[in-house]
Amino acid sequence: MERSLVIIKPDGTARRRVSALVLNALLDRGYKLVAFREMKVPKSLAKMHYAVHKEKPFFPWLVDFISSAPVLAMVFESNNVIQGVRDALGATFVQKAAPDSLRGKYGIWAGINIAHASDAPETATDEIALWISKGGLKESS
Ligand code: 3AN
Repeated sequence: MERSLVIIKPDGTARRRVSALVLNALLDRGYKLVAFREMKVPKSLAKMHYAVHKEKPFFPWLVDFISSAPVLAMVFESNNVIQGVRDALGATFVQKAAPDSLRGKYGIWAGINIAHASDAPETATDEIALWISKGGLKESS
């Protein structure tokens, strides 16, 4: 059984209907929601979450953007949930996302792409541990 950290970012949460459509699409795929928190992301957590990108020119923007308004932080569980969520979202860059994917339909532009989703089992494990320890995310019992 696999787990994925999914974060609906401020461009999703600012449009409540988009958050609802993303959540609905993931639940409709049969994924189990095992943790959920609506929260403002402290810059310290944003920097740790995006640490892999810290040398990239867009790193300061990434940190500022995810910290700019409340997000929905979630953990989904299912077989192959990591790839499944990424398939549902579509390509990272909105302009490259398939028209019937969530980013293709509701993404705004480039990396303003509605949601973060874990990209591999090892990163998912690390991300979930980080958001539990520093983000107050709690597994439902
Ligand atoms: P993904 O979230 O699809 O795994 P990553 O991990 O490569 O994509 O990038 C993390 C986030 O950084 C993306 N979700 C996107 O918002 C942003 N991003 C990635 N590449 C760029 C770029 N060249 N310019 C601006 N933002 C970017």
